[in-house]
Amino acid sequence: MTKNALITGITGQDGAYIARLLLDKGYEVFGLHARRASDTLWRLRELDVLDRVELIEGDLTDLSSMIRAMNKSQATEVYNLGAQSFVATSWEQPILTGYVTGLGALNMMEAIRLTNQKARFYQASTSEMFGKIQESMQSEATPFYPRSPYGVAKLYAHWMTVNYRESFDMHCSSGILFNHESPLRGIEFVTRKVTDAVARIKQGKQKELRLGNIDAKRDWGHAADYVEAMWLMLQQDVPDDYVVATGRTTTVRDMCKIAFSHVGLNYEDFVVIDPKFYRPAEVEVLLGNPAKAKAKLGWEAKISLEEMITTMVNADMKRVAREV
Ligand code: NAP
Ligand code: F7E
Repeated sequence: MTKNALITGITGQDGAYIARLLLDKGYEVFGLHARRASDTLWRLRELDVLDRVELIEGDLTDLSSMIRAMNKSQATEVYNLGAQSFVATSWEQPILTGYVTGLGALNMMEAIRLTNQKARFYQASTSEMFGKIQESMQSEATPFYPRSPYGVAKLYAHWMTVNYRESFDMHCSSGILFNHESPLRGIEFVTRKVTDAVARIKQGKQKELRLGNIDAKRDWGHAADYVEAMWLMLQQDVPDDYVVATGRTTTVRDMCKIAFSHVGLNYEDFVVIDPKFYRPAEVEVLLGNPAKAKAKLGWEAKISLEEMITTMVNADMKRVAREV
């Protein structure tokens, strides 16, 4: 029997990758598509899945459209990936971030509860919930200390996921994913900002790259690997929370080195520190412990940071070359 899945945030980086993964596994895939004035479907086109998914118009802040999406899709698995996900913007739009990233998750769970309580739910939680880290390596047992309105909104959604699991016996799981990137990453995030700039500088279309705190450290993996972990969580008999990470942390500075040196450039000749990109409160370092995901899901990251960043640079070199 075909399985039906509903993905919120299908037009985002992870939404596109998990849509492809689920289609490859034979699912019928439905995606919530928030109406926008400009085109947001480029990622689904790049992965060649746009014609194979059914888009349902709706917004995470609108419970009635979520209920309609559940009824229309008849989904038995729901992946809640929709969010205002850019940390820096969450200080400029804290209330919107709370509505979409926090309450949006609750709307999705309420829609499930009102339509088909048996449907399985995945919540896209985040290492940003650890924020000002309370342990040098963060696991499912590490206390949370979010440092941005985004992190706080995600923590609300995380605890509501735990609460719905415990209150209503619903199959709700929370994946605490550390940073993951790909050639489909939004241009505002630091890895893609860097790989795009490397391509432009190499092709003579940009002179410098302005960045904020390049001493920040992140545990970076590849989105294509990480969506596998999401799917695995919903295949378990018992819902649970899992950290998904590589177990290696790297500075933004060293990530820049990898990206620039791939095209024979020295990052120090082009990177300019601009306080404009500093955040009101920074998450200095993140390092995840993926032991539980490995033991219980049999999951581990396959793609290295070097392979991912060089693939991203190669993709941006092609994109920039195509521009007129
Ligand atoms: P992304 O590329 O920013 O995608 C976010 C998605 O949410 C987009 O499809 C966006 O639609 C949609 N969206 C925004 N506001 C919405 C609304 N009001 N109603 C419905 N949909 C809305 O994010 P991502 O990197 O794929 O991440 C996926 C999820 O994982 C997010 O929840 C993110 O917070 C979380 N997460 C990401 C990472 C990471 O490193 N990538 C790590 C941990 C957790 P439009 O395209 O129309 O704007
Ligand atoms: O920043 C520093 C910045 O914006 C990474 C989201 O997917 O992962 C992401 O959040 C680091 C930070 O990602 C610039 O200060 C320096 O320390 O790429 P980012 P993020 O904030 O870690 C988590 C897990 C999520 O859940 C989020 O949704 O890089 N940094 N200079 C900069 N960052 C940006 N964006 N731009 C700069 O110029």
